[in-house]
Amino acid sequence: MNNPKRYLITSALPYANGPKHIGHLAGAYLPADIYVRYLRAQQRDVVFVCGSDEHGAAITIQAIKEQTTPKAIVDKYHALLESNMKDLGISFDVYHRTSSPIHHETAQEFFTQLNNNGQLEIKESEQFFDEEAKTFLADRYIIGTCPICSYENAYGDQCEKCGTSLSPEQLINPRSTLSGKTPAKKKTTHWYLPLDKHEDFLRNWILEEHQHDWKTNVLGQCKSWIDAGLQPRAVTRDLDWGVKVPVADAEGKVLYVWFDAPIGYISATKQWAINNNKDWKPYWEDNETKLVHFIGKDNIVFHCIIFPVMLKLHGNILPENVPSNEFMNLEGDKMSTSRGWSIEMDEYITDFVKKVNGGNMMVDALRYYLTAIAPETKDSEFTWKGFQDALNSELVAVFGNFVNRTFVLMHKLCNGKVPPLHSDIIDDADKQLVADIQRTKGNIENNIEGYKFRDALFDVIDLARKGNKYMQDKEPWIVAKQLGEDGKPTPEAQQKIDNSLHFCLQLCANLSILINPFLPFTAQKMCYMMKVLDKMLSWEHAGKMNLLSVGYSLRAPELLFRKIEDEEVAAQIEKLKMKSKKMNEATNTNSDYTSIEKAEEKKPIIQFDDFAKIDLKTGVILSAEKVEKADKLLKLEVDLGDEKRTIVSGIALHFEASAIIGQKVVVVTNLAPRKMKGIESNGMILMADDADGKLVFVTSDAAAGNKVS
Ligand code: B3M
Ligand code: ZN
Repeated sequence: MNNPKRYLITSALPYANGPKHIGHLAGAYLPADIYVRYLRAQQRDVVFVCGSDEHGAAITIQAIKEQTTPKAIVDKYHALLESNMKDLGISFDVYHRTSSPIHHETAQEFFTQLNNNGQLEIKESEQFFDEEAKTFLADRYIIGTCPICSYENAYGDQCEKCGTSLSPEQLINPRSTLSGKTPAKKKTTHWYLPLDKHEDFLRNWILEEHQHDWKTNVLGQCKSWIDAGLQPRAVTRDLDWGVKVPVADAEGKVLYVWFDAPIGYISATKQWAINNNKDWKPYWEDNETKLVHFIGKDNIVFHCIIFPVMLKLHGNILPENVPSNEFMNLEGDKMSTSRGWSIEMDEYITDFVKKVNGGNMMVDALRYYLTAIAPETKDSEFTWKGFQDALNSELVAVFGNFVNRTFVLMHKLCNGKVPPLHSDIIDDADKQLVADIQRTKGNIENNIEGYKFRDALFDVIDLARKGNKYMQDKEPWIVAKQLGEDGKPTPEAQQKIDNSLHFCLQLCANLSILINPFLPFTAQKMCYMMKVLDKMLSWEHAGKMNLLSVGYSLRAPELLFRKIEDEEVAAQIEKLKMKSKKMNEATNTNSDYTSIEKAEEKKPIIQFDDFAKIDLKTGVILSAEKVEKADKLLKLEVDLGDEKRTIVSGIALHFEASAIIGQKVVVVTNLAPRKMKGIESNGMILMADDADGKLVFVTSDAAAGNKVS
């Protein structure tokens, strides 16, 4: 669509079931943000919507894990995700949530219209049922072996390993995530979207109309789906968390999360319209709207096949493009929050942004690297070393260096003012630089409009590199040594200096406009240095060579980026290893089922005051003997420095009494006395499980009687 009247840009709605990692950021949020910032700089009418996906088994299962309610889960993670996105400069016009009333109404209306128009089918079928938990098992409630890649913990709706979309019946060895048992089958009734009836439409719309403008990875997935033959797809579930099916006698049924979630784009637009006193309808109903969905590759089928069929039936516009990214791996392995092999957005913010030498500079640093390695056509890999190299040798050494040198020299050789341009001495190098700026602008436009954000970013960096080369060739600091009798550079020398710094400064102004969609905080800082308003960042100004007026005085250079030190890289790699080790120990295997079991042993959060009530001290076991008629108990004498205590401990099955004499221990000293087998116990010895499940002493090297805190 050339020159659309307006744009509606969406990013996949993240499940509010936990923190999201930087792979998600690189996949669906950052590219959309770059695109939107570019469109805004062009003064286009654009609305950028997103929000939390708050329904589905992803949420209810997390609630079981955290021993709380689904509502508490979505409230907690919605707030986290909203603030993370904001901190990372993702400039949504609205960040909504699918638990909101306006979303429930919108989704129900959508379903009702399709149902009333006879576009859904109702069918009774046998579905997996957990007799113990008394629930039907759809989607993530059931796991089993993936028939495609043999991954053992594939979900009932999708294998996270190979990305294949599944139905529970396809799983080999299905088992319930609630009880771990093999499920039974039970009859139930559901509404289906008959995708099979829309095969011709999809084939034509995707594989013909969009064969040249959609990405090959997206077309490939769509083609294999369509070629495999489309099946009716259930759009309701037997669950109590979600959007209620708006039909009488549909008690206990909700809309399938993948039916309601994309409608979340519409309800988010409605919310935006309410907030801004606008009309939402043209964005979803007018053919001159360009709708673009930014997603990760595991969401392709939903956005390219299912949702478009829903939109068509409901009378909405269809997406113009669905630029989906592949996955970003991390240090040689797949990124995964549950396995602890990830960098959560929140972690990055804590470790780099909210630190003394951090701030928004480090947001842009991350945006830079994630864009530079964006998995646009194939999976890519984040490494901390790569992050360091990209920052130090590109962002700092090329872009930051050019801007900094220009400002420093301008202050030194031109009195801190934009020097005049002496047109009679403009040479080929100057002309070449101007041509480069203009050509780069065009390249960036083509690349961004073709969703090639990496290439677009490289175009900007390359232009800065040309700036460095230009400056190096002109070497104004050497020219400045041609002194006249007054000890100042000769008039000819000064003219040369003026021209080269004039061009370098105009290039800086251009760079701020061109980098703005990618690194908005950097662009802002450059505006501050140049003492210009944000208005200058308007795209129409790119390519102009009169952005800074002659004689205008500019500020001193600010630090745009900082280098990443080797120690920081090492610390992050160590942290990653520790985190994944801890996660794997906690879950023992990678199975979801065990992770749920283990998580159930977790205790609720306590306040610091609760913890502060406990008195912990180091001690040494002086003597130990078995307690009669109690095979688990040992009676211990413990030295606590200024006193000796008798403590009865349930460790007799794990340790020989004689073997633990002299053992250093940590003792809870203010536990109320308790009688066991007639002996009063005055305290408790702290123990831990080791990796093999063996009991070990929690110990300290400090001498007996020291406080532990
Ligand atoms: N919440 C799945 C995901 O986060 C899903 C996307 C919904 S987009 C409408 O991958
Ligand atoms: Zn698989």
